[in-house]
Amino acid sequence: MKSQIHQKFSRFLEENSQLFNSSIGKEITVYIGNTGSGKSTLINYLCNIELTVSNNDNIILKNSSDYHAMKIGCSSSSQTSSPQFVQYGDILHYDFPGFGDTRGETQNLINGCFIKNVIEGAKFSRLIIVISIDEIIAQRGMIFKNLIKTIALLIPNQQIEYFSSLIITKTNPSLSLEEVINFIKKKIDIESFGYWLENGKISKMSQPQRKIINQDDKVSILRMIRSTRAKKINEVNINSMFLVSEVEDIKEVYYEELSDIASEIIKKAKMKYNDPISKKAYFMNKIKSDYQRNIENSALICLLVPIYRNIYNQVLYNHEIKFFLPQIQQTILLCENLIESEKSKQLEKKIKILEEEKCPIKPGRYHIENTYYNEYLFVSGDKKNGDNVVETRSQILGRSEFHLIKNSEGYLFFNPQYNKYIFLSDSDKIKGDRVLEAHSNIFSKSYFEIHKKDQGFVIKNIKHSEYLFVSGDIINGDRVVEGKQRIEKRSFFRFVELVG
Ligand SMILES: Nc1nc2c(ncn2[C@@H]2O[C@H](COP(=O)(O)OP(=O)(O)OP(=O)(O)O)[C@@H](O)[C@H]2O)c(=O)[nH]1
Ligand SMILES: [Mg+2]
Repeated sequence: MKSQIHQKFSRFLEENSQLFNSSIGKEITVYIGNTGSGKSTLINYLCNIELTVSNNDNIILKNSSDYHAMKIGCSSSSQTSSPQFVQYGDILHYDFPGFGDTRGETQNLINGCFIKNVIEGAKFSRLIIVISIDEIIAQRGMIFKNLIKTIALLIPNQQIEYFSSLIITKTNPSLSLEEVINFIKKKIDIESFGYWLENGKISKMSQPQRKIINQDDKVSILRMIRSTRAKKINEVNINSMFLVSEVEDIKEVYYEELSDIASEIIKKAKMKYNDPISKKAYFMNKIKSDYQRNIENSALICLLVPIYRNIYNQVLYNHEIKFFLPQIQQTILLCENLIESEKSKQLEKKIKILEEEKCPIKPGRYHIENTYYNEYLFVSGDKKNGDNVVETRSQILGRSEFHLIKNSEGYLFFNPQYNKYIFLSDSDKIKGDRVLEAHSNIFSKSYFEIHKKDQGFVIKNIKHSEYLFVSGDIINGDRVVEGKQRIEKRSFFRFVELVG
């Protein structure tokens, strides 16, 4: 669960996204004054928003849902709860919430952040100080003096008179500007108006008369605004605008925002890079710079950092150590494990293939069928130089069973009927090809390799490097199995395993 300040900030930023950095590089006109002094009404009036007069002689919006209009209030709490702005003609008006509002610490902090962002971002700013005639004459001019003090705290180290002017609202409609000033002079010591008075930087907006809003004031107000110098303001000090929040709260806001940024970027990267190799590369080389860039783009951080820079540096460091780096490490480790396990899986596969190549038929009992003639090998009673000859026949006989035995030298084929091992003879040949025979001893010529080919299995005698094939040579009606250096279509066999 996010802290309240963070939630409020996020919601505000969502709803006012156009406000952040809106003044960058621009010349702006900023309206400042106490709550209810008439800033929003004045801006609407200057921007020709349709206004009308209510029963109790207040100026109100004709169309209250006009989204171009600044909200106008009629109670003591500020109607303008956050800064708003509108471009009309050549003037970019910024309506700031009135001083003296009691909307709560967080909202004041948010407003302060935006005021700082807007004014410090602008190329040039001019201030329009708005004060009602009632405020001026009340408390022997103290309200005005305090207002100027507050503005001086907000914009320190500047002679604010030089880039500001004064608009007195709610004046008596039958009085001219000169008469209004004379009226004030009679009531209070006018010394604090000095510069504005001497330089013609005061104008008035008179109250409606018989439900009609005077349109003549507009021309002179606009003329005065345009002739007010605008100045680059490098520093806005908003600390006087709100009670300094608990440091812990601000720390939390930073930490939450940084965590949000980090989590989002980590989540996105995890989804984008599916294979562990590119994911690992991203987490090792790029995620930090992307994180940094996203932080720089965070409005909340940009707004708060100029006010709470020390806290920020602390939290950034903390966040990196406690949250961000461990997450990166964890992901890299995970990727490494995945890469390793993928590697060992592939190695296992390779080993299996190699083993299969070496031993494509597992040891056991088999009938061996020649797939060209569809005939089965058997140890015949026919002999050549004393050894039984291996022949083929289409029926399976008692003598057709072979035990396949495997050892480090190769395969042995044992015929249990005769208790003999087959071997490819050295010297016994029929028409030039060696004859396959059987003997009770195991010789070097008794070892074979079996290879799997697309068409079936071939059996190769290791000693002579010859492949068995079923020949056309016939002894007593059966084909003789012989050896040949090359593989031909009669060299393919099928192994039929005997179970039970
Ligand atoms: N500008 C102006 N407002 C007047 C005048 N006479 C009466 N008002 C009323 O004064 C009230 C001023 O309200 P806003 O314009 O909302 O005041 P604001 O300075 O924007 O106040 P915050 O937004 O709270 O800072 C409105 O109800 C106006 O109708 C006048 O001559 N000029
Ligand atoms: Mg307002």
